[in-house]
Amino acid sequence: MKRPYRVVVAKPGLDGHDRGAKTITRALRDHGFEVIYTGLHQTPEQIAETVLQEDADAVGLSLLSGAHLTLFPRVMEELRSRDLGDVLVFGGGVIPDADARALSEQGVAQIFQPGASLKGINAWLEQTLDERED
Ligand code: B12
Repeated sequence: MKRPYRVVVAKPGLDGHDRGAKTITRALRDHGFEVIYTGLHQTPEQIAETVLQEDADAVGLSLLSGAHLTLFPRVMEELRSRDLGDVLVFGGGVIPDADARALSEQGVAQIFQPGASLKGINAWLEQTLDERED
């Protein structure tokens, strides 16, 4: 890793499925990222504000409630309105393939579905952020 990147892990929406977000937070931290976990029930505005305040390189959204097609784009909109459109947005959760493709067309860099390996997620994020450093 070229430098210890700062990553916000966020839980948009009203549901309480936080096991995935907590698992990812710990895995990224153990790999050497600086991780800020927002906790549950975050609005897109709150998430974008955290990204701004924490000067994050990337934001990972965890969503299992089914509201991903609404909330991912809303977070991206809030980021752009704060001039943070270059922050890497990725995420995971219960997101069907077709929806993952739709989100990728809207600029979400990668979606990791249930069963995704933590090693794979760490490797992907490190490589993707390293490539953006060049
Ligand atoms: C455990 C669980 C619960 C627990 C949650 C405990 C907790 N604190 O998290 C409890 C029992 C509380 C619960 C309740 C409910 N649940 Co529930 N739950 C599940 C279940 C069985 C597993 C989720 C889980 O924890 N997996 C383990 C973690 C580690 O995996 P994960 O989150 O998927 O994360 C992995 C990847 O997705 C990815 N990932 C996830 N987030 C992120 C983020 C980033 C940045 C990255 C890189 C990767 C990533 O990487 C992880 C590692 O592989 C799922 C079904 C399923 N198979 O997913 C249903 C499920 C999510 N639940 C569901 C529902 C409907 C509910 C309830 C509404 C049920 C009810 N009627 O009461 C309530 C809602 C309660 C509430 N207040 O929100 C539905 C959602 C339906 C939908 N999306 O359309 C599901 C899909 C079950 C189903 N098939 O219907 N649930």
